[in-house]
Amino acid sequence: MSEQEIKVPDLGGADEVEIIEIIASAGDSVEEEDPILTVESDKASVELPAPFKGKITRITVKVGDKVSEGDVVGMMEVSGDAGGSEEAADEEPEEPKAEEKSEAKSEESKPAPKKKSGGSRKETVKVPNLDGFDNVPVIEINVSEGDTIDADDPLVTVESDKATMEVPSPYAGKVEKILVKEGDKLSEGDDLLEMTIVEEGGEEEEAPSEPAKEEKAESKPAEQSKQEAAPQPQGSTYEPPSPGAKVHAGPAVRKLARELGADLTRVKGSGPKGRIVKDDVQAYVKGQLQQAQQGGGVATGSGIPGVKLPDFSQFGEVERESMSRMMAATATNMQRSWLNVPHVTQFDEADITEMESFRKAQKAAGEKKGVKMTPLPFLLKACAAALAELPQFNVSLDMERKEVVRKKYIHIGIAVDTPHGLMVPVIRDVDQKGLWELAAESAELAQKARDKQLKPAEMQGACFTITSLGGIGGTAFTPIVNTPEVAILGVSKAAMKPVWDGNEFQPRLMLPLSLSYDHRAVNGADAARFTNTLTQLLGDIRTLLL
Ligand code: CAO
Repeated sequence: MSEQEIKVPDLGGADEVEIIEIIASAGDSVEEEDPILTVESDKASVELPAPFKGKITRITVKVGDKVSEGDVVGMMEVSGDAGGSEEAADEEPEEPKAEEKSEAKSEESKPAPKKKSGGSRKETVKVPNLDGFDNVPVIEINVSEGDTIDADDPLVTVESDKATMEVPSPYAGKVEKILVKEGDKLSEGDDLLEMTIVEEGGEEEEAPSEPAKEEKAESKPAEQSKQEAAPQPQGSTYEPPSPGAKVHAGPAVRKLARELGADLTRVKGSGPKGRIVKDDVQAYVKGQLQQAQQGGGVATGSGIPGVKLPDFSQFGEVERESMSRMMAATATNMQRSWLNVPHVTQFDEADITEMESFRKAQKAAGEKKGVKMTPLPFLLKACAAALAELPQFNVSLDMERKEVVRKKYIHIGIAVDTPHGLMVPVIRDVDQKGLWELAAESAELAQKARDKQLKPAEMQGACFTITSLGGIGGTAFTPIVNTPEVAILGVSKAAMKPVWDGNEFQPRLMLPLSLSYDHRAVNGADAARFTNTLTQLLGDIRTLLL
């Protein structure tokens, strides 16, 4: 066992590079070549690998430090002979020397620039030397067919296991055809894309390329030629992360994000120049998981940007007050239902002329009983009958188990408007109760709701909900299904309308109905059948007895 220095290896010609991320810490056991830290030059971000297998004992640098080849960045314990000699230490890493790389680029891989005065020509851009790597996957295509680009504009981003590099365009011109796609593995000399290159003062025409090639190659200073084809820095320009934006992250972070399924364009970088580090990816994934759990596994807020509030005081005087618990709970439930349920609303009208004369005729009887007969008990009774006739409305969906839960009972919730918010007490076994019983029970539950006296059990177990705005007004509305129920009936204010009876218009009292339903559970034809059933039952309440 011996303690060895961890030194900065050859940096491909870069003099001084900045440490932008420390990946390993003291105490970590590492394999040879495991990344220890990430540095960024003005050309590329590169991970510095562990020179030996062993245990890190100390990291002696911090993020932001500038280091050069040979600088010590930490110490590690190395077992056995590995790294025990200076030679062994000096052998690592086996990065090609900067000079070697540059030569390779200029002589072998870089398509020699072509020049001719005037005209245009087609050119196939090839993959340049990739710092000695081959079979490097494309992780991003930075141009689209039809784009007009300048020389040095990034064409694609590739990622080796050591570095992320952008391949720059050797020419200015128009991208005609992209010959690679994300995930393709590229090596030096592979075809990348086809371009039309327009020479200054030139016209769109094909031109012989070979002589022109030589001419331009000769006319360019050697150093400039090298630079044109050299992979350029990833993230030398930083853009704030947003979907579709470029990502500023090193290979290890990209690998981690891929493993965790995190979209890096959505991750906010906390490193220098907004660079995304491992902690950012972990925090992002953790946040997403927490959000999903808080939503009870439903889609609440998932992927949906929140609403940013302006400073309202700039428009006038404002004051803030906390939401009541009930208001906050209602808001959550409404959003949950709205986001989870594909809603459709079916509208219809019931002729309640006869029903209303019958109801009014019960006034004296009601006074005796101390119960007021409103339209609501009739609606409850009609809905119970419709639910019995069309049981596909009396279900809940268990999407996790891909099951439909069919209910053999008919409990109906009634939405009650109270000073402290909307409450939905539930009337049990509506199908087994008479109109007076329903009138008394709904009045009692509505009063309890207004007095905040409802017990939790009195608000649970509904199969369906009625929300009546008939006493207030309106002609129609689109209620939100009270999930996990699959339908809700909205009732608006009845109005006298001229209705054609086949011979003449008759004044009839028409009651507007708005049936919202979960289109996963119920289809449109069934919804029309449901409102048909309701209009028939309410149009002739004797049928409620059948
Ligand atoms: N068309 C015309 N008149 C109607 C009517 C309708 N659809 N529904 C009720 N009315 C009449 C009643 O007959 C009564 O008139 P009279 O006093 O002349 O008889 C008057 O309107 C008031 O009725 P009500 O509201 O006291 O009784 P109800 O049984 O119809 O309703 C309840 C009870 C609890 C549903 C109701 O009080 C209520 O709170 N409604 C609001 C529900 C709500 O806010 N829904 C929205 C949910 S989504 O935000």
